[in-house]
Amino acid sequence: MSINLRTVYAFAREMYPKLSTEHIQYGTAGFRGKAEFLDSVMFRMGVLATLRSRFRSGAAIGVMITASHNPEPDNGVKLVDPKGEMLEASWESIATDLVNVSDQELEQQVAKIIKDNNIDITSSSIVYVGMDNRYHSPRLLKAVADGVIALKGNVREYGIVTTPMLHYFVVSANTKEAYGKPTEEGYYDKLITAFKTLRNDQLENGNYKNNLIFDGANGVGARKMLQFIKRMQNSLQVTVINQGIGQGKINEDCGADYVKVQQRPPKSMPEVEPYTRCCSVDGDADRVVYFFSNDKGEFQLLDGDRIATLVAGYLMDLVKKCQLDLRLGLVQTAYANGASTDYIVNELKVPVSCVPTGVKHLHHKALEYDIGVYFEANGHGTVVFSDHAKSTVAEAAKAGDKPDAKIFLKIIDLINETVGDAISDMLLVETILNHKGWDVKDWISTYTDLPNQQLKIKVQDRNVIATTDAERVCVKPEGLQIEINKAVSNYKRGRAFVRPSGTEDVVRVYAEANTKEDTVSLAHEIGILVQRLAGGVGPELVHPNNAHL
Ligand code: G16
Repeated sequence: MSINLRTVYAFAREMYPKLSTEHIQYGTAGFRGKAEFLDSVMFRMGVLATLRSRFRSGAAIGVMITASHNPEPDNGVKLVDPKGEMLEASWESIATDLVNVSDQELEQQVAKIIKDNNIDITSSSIVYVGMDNRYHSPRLLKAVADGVIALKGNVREYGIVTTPMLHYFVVSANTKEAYGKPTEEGYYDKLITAFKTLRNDQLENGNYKNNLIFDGANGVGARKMLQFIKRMQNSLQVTVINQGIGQGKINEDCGADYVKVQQRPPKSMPEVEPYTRCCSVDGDADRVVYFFSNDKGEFQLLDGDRIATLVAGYLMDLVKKCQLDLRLGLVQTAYANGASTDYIVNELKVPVSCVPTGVKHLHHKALEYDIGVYFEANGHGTVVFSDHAKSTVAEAAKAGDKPDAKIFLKIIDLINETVGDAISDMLLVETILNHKGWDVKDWISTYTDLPNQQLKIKVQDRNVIATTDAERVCVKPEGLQIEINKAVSNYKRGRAFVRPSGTEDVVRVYAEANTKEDTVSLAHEIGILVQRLAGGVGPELVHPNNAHL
């Protein structure tokens, strides 16, 4: 096979010219922005994925076209490495350089990547591509596929799939199906078989009832959940709202991000009985949060921290019951509610670490344990098991004298270990609640969340903010952290931090304190500080209590 790098330039010039000279930054989960500016980025990511596949001896590499929780006009790209992880950190800068060079420099830049990484450009390669259901995704998928074709690589298109499904396809293909079959049916089959076995015909137990409201965020998760329902028969009764087929925009007034940040149910929420279990996923179904309303009609959230503590507590019990010598650890970010961290340390007695935002960071930290449970408060997370943990559990199950080991083995099967998977996580939560005989009241009573609030502040350039210590301390602009400390010191159990978002053009503010009123005031104070010291744009933030003035 002979490959002429000139073809890459020719494609770029004729079909995917770079329209803007503005620097494009690799964010928390890849490149993201307004869809109309992404064609050249997608074409170049098709090129990059092909090079990466050749670099990794022909292993499948995934390219997912999605802007996940962002609004409908946005799109983006997430790259999946052979083991189903996010693209290795050292290649993030290679990707950044590739999307930022001019069309004229592109051929030379590709040649540089090949030389620097000693890539055999004639070797085999395969790129798996999937997309969410945004109307611009098919156009961007074609751009990725053309990037692969320009380097004479192979491409397999999966059409509309969730992000975790694409991660699953990649890892299944690369592990020669030991993980499952790299097809949509293979994915349903793996999760549903494990779920049904764990149900063991016991659909209800104690306070646990077998029905759930599922908010699909008008995204791809809704479509896939409908497929699950068809195949699960009655093992779980799910009502899907915000299905997004011909009505409603992706993530608009619904979905995991809306429910978590606004701390309210989706706008289209039907009337349901108090304490009805509900969950919301985001646009590409890699995060999930639970919620319900109590008998006073108050909204109650069970977010990623709640899922993490539920899962870690349950797995700890299994480890103990099976008398296995396995190290379990939990990974969180600065967004984790202080009360959840206290509960993990003091009640569960599980080691906990804090890393910067982004599942890529949590995933890597979690790999240090035999069983690594990681969840962001926004509902993004999963559990990873070391090979040692898997073989230990498998041996215990084979020995036959520990019935819990068989359950443990199926639990491992139910988990999509490659990345947060809203549907797999939801099935896991349902399994645990069922086994414990718990309803949402039982679940939420494990600890009391500190009131917390998030704000998004528009600034001229979010990169003027720099942080350290897992984003808990702001080192730039100078003086901001001192002011934050002063503000926080006035509030009982106060905590706050600021950080630039890696998926939206905003600075994020997080605050928590002992009471709701204090939390709202603290968040407002910090928001004003960001506006004043980090180049805020737009009118000064109004305190919610004065909003009517
Ligand atoms: C992505 C990442 C998450 C992160 C979120 C928000 O989620 O995968 O790990 O928490 O962005 O990041 P930021 O605060 O930097 O905007 P998703 O679901 O949008 O892909």
